[in-house]
Amino acid sequence: MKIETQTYQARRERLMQSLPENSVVVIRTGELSTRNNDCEYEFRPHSSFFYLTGFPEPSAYAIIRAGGEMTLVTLPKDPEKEQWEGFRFGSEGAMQSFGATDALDLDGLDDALFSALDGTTNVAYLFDDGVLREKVADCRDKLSARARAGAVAPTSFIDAGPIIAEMRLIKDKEEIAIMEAAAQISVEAHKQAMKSVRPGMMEYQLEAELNYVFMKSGARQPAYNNIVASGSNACVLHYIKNDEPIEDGDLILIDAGAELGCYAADITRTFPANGKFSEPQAALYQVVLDAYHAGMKKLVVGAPYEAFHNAAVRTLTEGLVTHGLLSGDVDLLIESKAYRDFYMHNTGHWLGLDVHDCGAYKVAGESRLLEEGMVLTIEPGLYVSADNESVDEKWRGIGIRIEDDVLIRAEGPYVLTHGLAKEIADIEALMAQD
Ligand SMILES: [Mn+2]
Repeated sequence: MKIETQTYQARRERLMQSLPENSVVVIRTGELSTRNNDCEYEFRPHSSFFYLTGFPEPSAYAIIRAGGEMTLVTLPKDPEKEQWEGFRFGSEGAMQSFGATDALDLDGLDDALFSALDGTTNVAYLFDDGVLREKVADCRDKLSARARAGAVAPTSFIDAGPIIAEMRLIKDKEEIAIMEAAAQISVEAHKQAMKSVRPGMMEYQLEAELNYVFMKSGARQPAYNNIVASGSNACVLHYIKNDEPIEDGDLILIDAGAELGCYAADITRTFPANGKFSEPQAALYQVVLDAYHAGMKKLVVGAPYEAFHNAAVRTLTEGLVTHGLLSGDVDLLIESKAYRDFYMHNTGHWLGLDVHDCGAYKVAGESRLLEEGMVLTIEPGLYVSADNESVDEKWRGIGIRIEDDVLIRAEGPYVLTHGLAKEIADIEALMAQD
């Protein structure tokens, strides 16, 4: 499953159309980074660079001009290095396989920038990329110093970040197909974890089941660090140590998603280590599940982004009152944010090339309205700290989150992560299978 070269070309064209006349975009991907001594982390391209080029190698730059024409600047072909480190596309491959109008080796970057920016009025780049900022500023200085020789320096600089973010926010058909594939690999991984857990296992042994399914399915990496949290570890929102024993009677919270073709899935499920929810576990779990369903109803075209969070918060607060963890008037408890002792995060985020994907949540100070093609997560939760003495003992140390990935469509929300149990009876039935 691969996005076509023409799709990248069309994205570049659209990007250029949203910029003023006589503009150039400069963007770069990441560098290899050292893990220790001569070992490197596996490379993963910069998301926006990849979105516009599809080019997978490190240390590359793209200079994009009107009509989406692109110069790709890449690591050079180097038979000796490639013998050790693997294939490189080089400049010829960049033109053949990625639709670059021209391509050159990295040592030609400064000259290529100089000629691309000479006489160009507007230069767009990512303002939060310090390396790029310096390159562009150096180039402008050089052009300005050569003015008497006829060079013309750019006069306006534009942050390409928000423009590309708006494009990435609305997913096209090819992206949605990859995201659903990533989602379904992740569904299988979660099923595998639910079926294989036994009290006495270590959290990392359960994590291994996830990674096994990811990798076996062609998703070589998770989209973010796997969270496998048993018992009160679930109350640490980004718990990634995953090195404690799983006890009988624990709930286990797994927040894990595969990355496929650089697209992320993001799923959380919470289930009992011994296959059966205790009464207090089931009571709070049902509250979170009700909040999930209440939020889902607001994931419709035209609804303000904040609506599903607000719906989830209301249901969670009502549940906390019903079970005596909070007391008082629900409206006042919401207004005073009393629920934040038990629910301290938002109910979702955009999802795409990045797990916390780009795109503004507010437009002109107002919550933005949902549109077809947006993908987001819905992830209500409740976390009762183990040392919270303001609640009955039976609730302490319970941490629950339920998370799915949702595509906004005219005909209603479409759950990309469909097919994974979340009702209590369904989870218990799945876990009872061998
Ligand atoms: Mn998430």
